[in-house]
Amino acid sequence: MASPIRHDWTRADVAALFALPFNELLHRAHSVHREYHDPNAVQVSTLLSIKTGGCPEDCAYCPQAARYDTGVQAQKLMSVDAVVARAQAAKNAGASRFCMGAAWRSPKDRDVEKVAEIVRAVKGLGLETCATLGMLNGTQAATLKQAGLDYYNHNLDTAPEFYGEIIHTRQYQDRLDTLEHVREAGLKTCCGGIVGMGETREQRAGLLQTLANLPEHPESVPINQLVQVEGTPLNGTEAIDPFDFVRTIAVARILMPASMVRLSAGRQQMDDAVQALCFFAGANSIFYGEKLLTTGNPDVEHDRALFKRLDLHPLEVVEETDTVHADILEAEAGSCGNGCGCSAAA
Ligand code: SAM
Ligand code: DTB
Ligand code: SF4
Repeated sequence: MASPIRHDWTRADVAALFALPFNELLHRAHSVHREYHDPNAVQVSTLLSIKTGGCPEDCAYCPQAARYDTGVQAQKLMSVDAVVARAQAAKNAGASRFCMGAAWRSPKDRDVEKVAEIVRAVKGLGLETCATLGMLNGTQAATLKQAGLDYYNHNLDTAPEFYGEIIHTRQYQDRLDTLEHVREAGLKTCCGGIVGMGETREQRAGLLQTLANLPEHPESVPINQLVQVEGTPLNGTEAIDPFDFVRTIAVARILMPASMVRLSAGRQQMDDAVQALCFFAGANSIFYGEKLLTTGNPDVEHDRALFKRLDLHPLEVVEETDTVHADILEAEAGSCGNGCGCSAAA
């Protein structure tokens, strides 16, 4: 029987998973992964910053906060045509999901109207859409849903008890409220956090416990490794041990078996071997393309080569939701013969 979808994880349950011997943890995580997913398929999405910098919030990790001198040039919301041109280019490169990020604390209603217009146009290209715009109220979430938005990304970022050391301009409860509005509007949820901000292992457990005990597991769970940016308060934080990062992916996979776990920010700073461990531990989604929002991502050629070396292929079709790039690798059609439904060569 497949591992059950649970929403009653205790902190002790989650801490016990983190404390397992590394090989034991990876074995368990990979076993759960295979119950719900093709172990050789990775979802690939494109990310674009549609409104950059100048943000009034004080998120200590973020290069887009106006109060930190990070060299990020503030740019107003892109026009519909400019976003559509980028989305079309992404589609031509094989993308089927397009994620749009805006450096807002919370959009004004007129911003939401403009983004809704953008969403309608991007959707019209036949792309799946995802947006991350900050806090939303119920009406704003409904407007975006009506425009055809598929996913909304809004992260918890860290454990409730560590949150106050990272962000002071909005509360943890504000984030939970936005997630509720997003769910109630019928949007799919993309929600995760950041590790490597100086949190303890216990606090990493707290983040994952909170995510897994939401009323519904987020369809996508981005696990970001802090990208340290000069000028932000977290620049210079002691880096997380790469194996602790892999543990975080593995525990996320065990707690939320059916979700897509995204190996999100931080891949450019990560060794290929560590990425390979993350894929084994249950990560099955990445951002593809040279840039995240304002910071770097591995270049396309590097990712193509990595997929080839690891015999990974882009996820073509998942349930009714998930997406992909076709250009990253011409996947070999065929069956691996293991009955797992994957298309790796036999
Ligand atoms: N402004 C909106 C908000 O904060 O909800 C949306 C954009 S914001 C940049 C999206 C997410 O990016 C943040 O919640 C955070 O998890 C992630 N992020 C931002 N800066 C990061 C960094 N330096 N390293 C890793 N993740 C980061
Ligand atoms: C998420 O969890 N990670 C992405 C996406 N959601 C929007 C953003 C990462 C941003 C990294 C810092 C930057 O490039 O500005
Ligand atoms: Fe603003 Fe979002 Fe960056 Fe926080 S994470 S400073 S809200 S852009």
